[in-house]
Amino acid sequence: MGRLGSLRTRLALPPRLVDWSLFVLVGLVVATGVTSFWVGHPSGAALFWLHAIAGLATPPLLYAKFRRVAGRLRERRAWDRATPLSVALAVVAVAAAATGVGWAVGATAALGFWTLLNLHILFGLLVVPLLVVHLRARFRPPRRAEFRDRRVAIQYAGLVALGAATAGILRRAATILDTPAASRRFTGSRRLGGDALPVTSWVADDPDPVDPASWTLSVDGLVERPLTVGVDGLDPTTERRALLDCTSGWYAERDWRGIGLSEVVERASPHNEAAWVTVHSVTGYRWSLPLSAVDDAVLATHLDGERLDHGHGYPLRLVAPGRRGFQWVKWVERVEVRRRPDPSQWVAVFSSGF
Ligand SMILES: Nc1nc2c(c(=O)[nH]1)N[C@H]1C(S)=C(S)[C@@H](COP(=O)(O)O)O[C@H]1N2
Ligand SMILES: [Mo]
Repeated sequence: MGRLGSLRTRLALPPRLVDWSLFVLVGLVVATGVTSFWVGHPSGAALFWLHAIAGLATPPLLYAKFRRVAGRLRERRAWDRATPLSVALAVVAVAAAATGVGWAVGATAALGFWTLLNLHILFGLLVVPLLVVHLRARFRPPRRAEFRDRRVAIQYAGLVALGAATAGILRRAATILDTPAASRRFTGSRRLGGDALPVTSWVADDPDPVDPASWTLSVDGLVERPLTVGVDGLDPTTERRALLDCTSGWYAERDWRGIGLSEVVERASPHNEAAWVTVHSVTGYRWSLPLSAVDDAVLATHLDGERLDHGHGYPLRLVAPGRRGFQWVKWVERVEVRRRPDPSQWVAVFSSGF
């Protein structure tokens, strides 16, 4: 065995430890990845770093694992019923890692209207059911003795350092080479070129244009004086420059004008126990904000000095600074004051439009 070979043996984690480390890392990347959908404020940047570091620590482990099982895979007779799904898991895991790195360095490949980031999310989520099936067939409890080995702590520290260094290097490389990722925020979203804002659905929401003659905005729920106003009753005097950051990977800072959400809520005199507001779209799409966040939020009628067009939510849409784009409800018709967030929003944002 040459120098390199013996080094490799010394650095190699025991097989079961490789598997369990992968399990923990995958759990961490999926959890941080899913949670990141709700983080739009720079105070949450650490979550994205954690996601990147954990994600970038997986390739050495995947490599060790694939080397170990390669022999078994080449022998057709060694295959059992669970093997094809395990192979699918390997492919999907590699695809998730590759699309994540690709997005981070600024690759622009897209599949139809799916960006690399959308594909990353898809592959990342697909890992979960495949891993569950894989574990059902291949589960082996961790061996205590393997964790007790002192080298293990050093190897883990090395993995984390490697992940962090790679994340830092990828970031620098994108800046130095001035790839499209050079403009990305801590969320991974890239700055949108030009002035136009793309019309974006979270899933499939696509209503007919709202008829201003019959449209009204209602403010109700836990309030003393529910109120209803028509288009002419809106008095757009609040101006706010705000950054819209969509989870499909772009952001744009624009000037919005409208009515402060807090002003609308205050006018209706909320009860003492009021703690949340749910903003409803004519389509049923809805999202809830804590009452503490409404001071920043605007019900906008204008974008960059122009009246909103239908695509961007005419006659009224929510502008929620520091929150991801999917929470900026368009075609608003109702502000409901509540004690708690509306749990049905979780279904509504996925199903409205179908
Ligand atoms: N009613 C409704 N509001 C919505 C959406 C939707 O699908 N339905 N999409 C959201 C998403 S995902 C984003 S990123 C922003 C996009 O706003 P824009 O289309 O004005 O650019 O609107 C949000 N508001
Ligand atoms: Mo979005």
